Amino acid sequence: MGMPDTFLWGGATAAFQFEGGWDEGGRGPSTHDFETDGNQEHPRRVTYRMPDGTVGSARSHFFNPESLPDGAEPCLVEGEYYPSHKAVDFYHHWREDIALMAGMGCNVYRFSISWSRIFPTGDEDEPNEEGLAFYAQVIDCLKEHGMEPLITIHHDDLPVALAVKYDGWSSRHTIDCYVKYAKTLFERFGSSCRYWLTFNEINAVRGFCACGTHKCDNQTHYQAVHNMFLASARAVKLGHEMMPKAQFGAMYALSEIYPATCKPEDVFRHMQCRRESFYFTDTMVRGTYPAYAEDLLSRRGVTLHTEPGDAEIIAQGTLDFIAFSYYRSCTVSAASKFNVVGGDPNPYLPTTSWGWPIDPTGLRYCMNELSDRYGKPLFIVENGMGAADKVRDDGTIDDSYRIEYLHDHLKAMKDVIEIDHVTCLGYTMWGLIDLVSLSTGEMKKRYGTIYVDMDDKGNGSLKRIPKKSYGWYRHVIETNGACLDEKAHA
Ligand code: BGP
Repeated sequence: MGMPDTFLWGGATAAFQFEGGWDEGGRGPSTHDFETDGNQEHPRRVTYRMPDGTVGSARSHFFNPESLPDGAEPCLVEGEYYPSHKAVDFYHHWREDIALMAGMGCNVYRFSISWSRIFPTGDEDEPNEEGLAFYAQVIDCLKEHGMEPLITIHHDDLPVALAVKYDGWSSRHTIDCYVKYAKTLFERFGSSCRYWLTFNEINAVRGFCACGTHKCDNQTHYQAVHNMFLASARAVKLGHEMMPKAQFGAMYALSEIYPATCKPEDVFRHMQCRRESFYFTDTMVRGTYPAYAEDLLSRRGVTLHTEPGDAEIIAQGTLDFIAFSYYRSCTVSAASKFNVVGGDPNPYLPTTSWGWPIDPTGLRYCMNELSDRYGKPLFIVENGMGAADKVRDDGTIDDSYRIEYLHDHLKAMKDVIEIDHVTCLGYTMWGLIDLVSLSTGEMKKRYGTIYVDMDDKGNGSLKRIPKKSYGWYRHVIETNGACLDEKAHA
């Protein structure tokens, strides 16, 4: 058994990190538009104004966000830089960017739709036609290049009005707004788009983007997650009715965690931590909360409030495939403080310059684990290496380290498909074209095979320059992965 002929190869982006045009074409502001830049030392912050006019900011880092104080309203503060406003300006470069992706031979492009471009406050009855027209031309262009759109309906960026007025996903009203938004996308794009993701990294969305201005404690968080489960399930059910050929996934952040030692307490804690992630996949793939949910929630002091009919909704909107991001792995001991993609370092693994452990074997482990557990097709929708690439004097960019990272991960994926006989629909590398980092807000942390001339404060020509990895990835696609059996640089 080789790689399937139908395998989808491509790249992935998110609107608030890639698109820009934040106040153009009738778009409303989204939660990320109030998030400053940052770096490894200085975390990104959401800026706000208090009723007495004073301004402040709260840490927005998604592993460990701070709540906004009572009465705070997100606002823009002079002198701050907000990377999502321009991002790398796909809004004005989409034709060129799609042509570059097609030049690599990509046959899929995963992108997210900016909710507030379609419903500027989330609450309108009618969508913003200009916003729909923007994505319609993007989708047409993809089709002209023989590329399949893979649409993320919601990649973290809520219309800010929903965050402020209803505390985001804390409120069931946001579910109705989401379903109306999803229905609009299905009506307009359903005939040309087959693959859909209801949420991005649903197990990692926290803080302002999940709970709006509400205090983001465990109770609010898990209640918000329940509302996201309902929203996803309603969208999947509706999507299947409206588009019988469509396939739905939701996307999970997977950071394979190993027990730090074989000490029984460490191994037991590891099992409990794995359930933090499986809580999401178990519920959304099997259509019912797992038996361990009660223990998991009670250890966090959470009492889940549900309404009659919720269980049926979750049961009726299960997923067709499992999409996930995989960048790194971590370890867990009985003493660890664990957070979704955190955990402790692994002494056996090298790390990237941003301290993310590099572990291709962990990818093979995760994929087998997911396939064994659910028996559903998988889709790797994010993977890649953030690095500070440099343009050399002759204008070229040698990112051999990225080629090595990608080679080793893609080889692991190929082994999973060919040796372990796991079904995998495709692979969309994160970025493909450099974009703004989610966690740090930097441009310096680059993922693409195509360089974008822009610095951390948005200065630069925005010129796109293919890196060494561009030609390498093209060769991988051209040979449908066969060249991965050779060494990375051969
Ligand atoms: C995932 C997100 C992406 C992306 C990626 C890389 O968590 O879905 O939006 O940014 O991680 O992370 P970062 O940009 O922080 O390096």
